Amino acid sequence: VPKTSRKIVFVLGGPGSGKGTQCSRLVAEYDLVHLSAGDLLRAHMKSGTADGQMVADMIKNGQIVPSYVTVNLLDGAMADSGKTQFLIDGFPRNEENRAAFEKTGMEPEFVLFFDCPEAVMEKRLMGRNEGRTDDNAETIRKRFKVFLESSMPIIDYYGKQGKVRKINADRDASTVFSEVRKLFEQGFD
Ligand code: UP5
Ligand code: MG
Repeated sequence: VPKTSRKIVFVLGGPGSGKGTQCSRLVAEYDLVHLSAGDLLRAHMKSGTADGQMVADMIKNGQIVPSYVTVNLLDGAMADSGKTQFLIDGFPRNEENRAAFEKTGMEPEFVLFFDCPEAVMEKRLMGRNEGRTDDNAETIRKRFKVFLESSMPIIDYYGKQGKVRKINADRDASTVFSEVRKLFEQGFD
């Protein structure tokens, strides 16, 4: 399948806004492949390469990994899946990421944006217990700052193109999902 005929939805929102949770629900109902950029990077950091160490250090500090790493991982995973419809969760996170992705010729159909107050996201992240090196008070503060300064402008960029479908993510996961489903049914083709 040529890259340009892939159907892509970007799933964006702050740390702990529920991107992964909602993507899991979506793949259970629709013919979609869920690719979490963060999960791909966490797997990559265990690869034992020089890149892997850089990724580990950047995640621990809440910094955004350069696109040459992330775009390669995403593109590889898309190709390996043999599928054509993707939820790309947690990418692009800054202007450099967005521009690099655009250069591949791929573009998102739309962006699902999970809007959630910081206090709610913080409580969720502090309550999660999966051993992530970035789920501690200090790194969470850095992640919030990077989200506001670098990632929100990307959501605004797609907003100006009329591509953003915004969801109030400060509700229980099932209520959020019923809205996500409605937004999906507004067309993905
Ligand atoms: N939860 C979820 N929904 C809930 C709800 N409605 N009500 C109550 N609780 C809810 O959820 C987080 C927690 O909240 C879970 O315990 C869940 O049960 C509960 P989750 O669905 O995991 O939220 P999500 O938005 O996916 O949170 P995550 O922590 O994964 O978001 P981040 O954006 O911070 O993490 P990501 O893995 O995308 O990135 C991590 C790091 O990788 C980045 O900081 C960066 O360093 C690096 N990165 C890059 O450099 N480039 C990339 O492209 C991607 C990542
Ligand atoms: Mg996630």
